[in-house]
Amino acid sequence: MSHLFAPLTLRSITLRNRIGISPMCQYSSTDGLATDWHLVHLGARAVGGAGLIIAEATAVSPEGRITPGDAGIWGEEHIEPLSRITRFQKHHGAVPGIQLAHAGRKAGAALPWNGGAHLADEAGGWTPLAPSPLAFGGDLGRVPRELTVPEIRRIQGDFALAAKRALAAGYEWVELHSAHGYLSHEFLSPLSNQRTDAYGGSFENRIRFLLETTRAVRAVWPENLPLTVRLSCTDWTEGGWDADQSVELARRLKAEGVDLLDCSSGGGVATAKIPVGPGYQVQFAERIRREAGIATAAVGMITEAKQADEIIRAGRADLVLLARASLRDAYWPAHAARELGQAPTLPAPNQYARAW
Ligand code: 531
Repeated sequence: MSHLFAPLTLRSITLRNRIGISPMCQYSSTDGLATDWHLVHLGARAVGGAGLIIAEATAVSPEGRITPGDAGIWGEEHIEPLSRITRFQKHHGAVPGIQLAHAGRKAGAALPWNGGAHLADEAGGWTPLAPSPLAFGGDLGRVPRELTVPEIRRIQGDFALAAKRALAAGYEWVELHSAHGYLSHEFLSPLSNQRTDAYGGSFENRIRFLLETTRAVRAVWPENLPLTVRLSCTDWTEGGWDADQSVELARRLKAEGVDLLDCSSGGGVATAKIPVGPGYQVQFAERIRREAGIATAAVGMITEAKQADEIIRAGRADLVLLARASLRDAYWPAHAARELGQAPTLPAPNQYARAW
């Protein structure tokens, strides 16, 4: 039976264990470029023993950034600084992944530590783009401009170009961001998508943006490398996107060559009441894995080694993703190996071997 330190193989890629680092925005870029911060942050987590490290939501176009500090991959100039990071991560045994993203109606906001509200144009903001001209609400009150069909195609092409650049930068795992109230999730949910054309209305129409984007990326992303998708499996709101639709979407994505679904939730509705607690989203990874027959990652309030190990042993998910637990402790996987009596523990880098 598999456990937290059993390897996981998807296509030609083998993770040394079932611990992944969830994509986490660092808001530490200028013009989308990766910096020394990213090298140290992502590099430390490779040395700390994670099997997979997914780089933060990386915008496929400048207007797809949540904030002006977001990472981006819309130009050739983004490749080199990312290559430096992936080279280091691979050297230390981690598989480098990247989350490709477009923030939709949530784009153009201040950095979180500056309040996180939508910025006026004069303050460096811009008019966000979305399926429908409906503001998210609260501090993200700017009304987005409704995308035209040619603009939708353009964005789908941007995702494909971004995937090609990710490959050139050395990434071996791509995750398409279709969660947390950003563009692709906005198409999925009837609460944010009120279009009357082929991209809105029925379930078939609401999933069209993501399915076509997946197809465009799969066409340029090598056959031997994993392609994955993060979903918000429920809006936690009556009349919104929900787990039943997520299961059906998972089946369709699998047919398009998606290898794993990263099962998150929420972020699409400002007023949703979310029952946050330890492992509160694992139920979605478990259900999609069972009912759609696709590998899943569990994420959200997974903080303890035994808890993570139990999720894998019980077959509730194939992979666990750490977020805040990994920010608190870059060496979480190495510490978990010791706690779970894993022998031998993770390979230490030569420089640290006598202290491991
Ligand atoms: C936090 C968040 C998690 C789950 C639901 C809603 C919000 N994050 C999500 C991030 C941006 C910052 C806040 C992304 O997904 C890019």
